[in-house]
Amino acid sequence: MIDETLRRVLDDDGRAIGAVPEIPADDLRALFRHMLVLRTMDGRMLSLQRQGRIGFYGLTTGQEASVTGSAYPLRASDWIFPALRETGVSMWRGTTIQQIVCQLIGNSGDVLIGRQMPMHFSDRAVNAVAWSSVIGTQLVHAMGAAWAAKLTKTSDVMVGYIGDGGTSSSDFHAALNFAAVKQVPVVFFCQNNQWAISVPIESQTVSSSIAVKAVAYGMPGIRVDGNDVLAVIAAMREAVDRARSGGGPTFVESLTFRMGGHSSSDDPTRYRDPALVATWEKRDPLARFGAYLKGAGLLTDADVETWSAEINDAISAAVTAAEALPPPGIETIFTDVYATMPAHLEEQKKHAIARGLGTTFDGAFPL
Ligand SMILES: Cc1ncc(C[n+]2csc(CCOP(=O)(O)OP(=O)(O)O)c2C)c(N)n1
Repeated sequence: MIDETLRRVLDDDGRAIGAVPEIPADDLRALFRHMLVLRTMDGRMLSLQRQGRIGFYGLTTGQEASVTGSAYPLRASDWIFPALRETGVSMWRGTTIQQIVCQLIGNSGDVLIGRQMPMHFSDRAVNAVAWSSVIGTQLVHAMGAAWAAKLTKTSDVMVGYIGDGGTSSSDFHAALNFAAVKQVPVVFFCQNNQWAISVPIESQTVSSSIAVKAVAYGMPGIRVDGNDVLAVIAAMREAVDRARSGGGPTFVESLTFRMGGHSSSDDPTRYRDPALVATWEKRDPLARFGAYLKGAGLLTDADVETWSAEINDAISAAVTAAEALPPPGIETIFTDVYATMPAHLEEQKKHAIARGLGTTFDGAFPL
């Protein structure tokens, strides 16, 4: 059996109630600032979506500690297999705000040159692997890459991300079983934000937790307060260290709450009680970590004000620069498939360029 007790370092008011993980002061401040970036991006990008300037957005609001805490213990050489709410992990690893805005627009500055849905970010430069909207697939990909890492004897760790809803997919079971059988260096990180669009966790599973499911596969399961960045870091460190030292996979359930809609296409007031949302507002991850840092003399209100202004300016500059870029050139739809392009595609490419065809998209995304 596993201990299903929720691991916490901070209480709801940001007072330390557990062992505080060792983290340099500058990093603690950087972690808070990153959480502020994610919160600010959500507000600004949702507003752009409402103005019709981007087609789709998926919010991280309420989950900033879970996202940022899961990223911190990783090395640059480790690989992430993200889903909808982990763009902030790539950003912690070096992806810029402008790269994200370009991806949301799908223009020529987009590292994915407009080939993915908005918010479906990945980039080789930060070892973030491409993903599909099909929930759960990231885990089998992470497990497979971890098996490759074991066979090739690298010391890299793979992290597969999933939501609570994704744990009902067959890929979840295949990945956990295989990872444990092969004892591969992978961490399965589940952001249990308690909603899969309009389906609450109670309708998703009747297990006593999601973490307990790890028992059946023969791997350690950890249940951590996902609104407590220090607790998430401690849990993730344990899991990553185990994977890197040959101890095999770990399943981490990070208990959090999706404060906004599933995406910019969703209206959560149609299916959930505002009183429940209000309860989780009191456990706000930024407020809790901010209070802790202020108490430790590591953060002031002036820092938060300065950082907010800087972040807003950076977002404004990124949006202006991104909106000035043209769509990807028509020639890009012919690249990256064949090492040597077949003659008939060469021919089509010539015609497309000669006719000046564009690749603009102004539709709406359904999910
Ligand atoms: C296999 C599959 N089934 C259904 C869907 C439709 N769908 C898109 S997102 C979503 C909910 C995902 O919820 P969860 O896994 O909890 O992650 P969250 O979005 O809350 O982070 C569903 C059912 C899908 N994309 N893939």
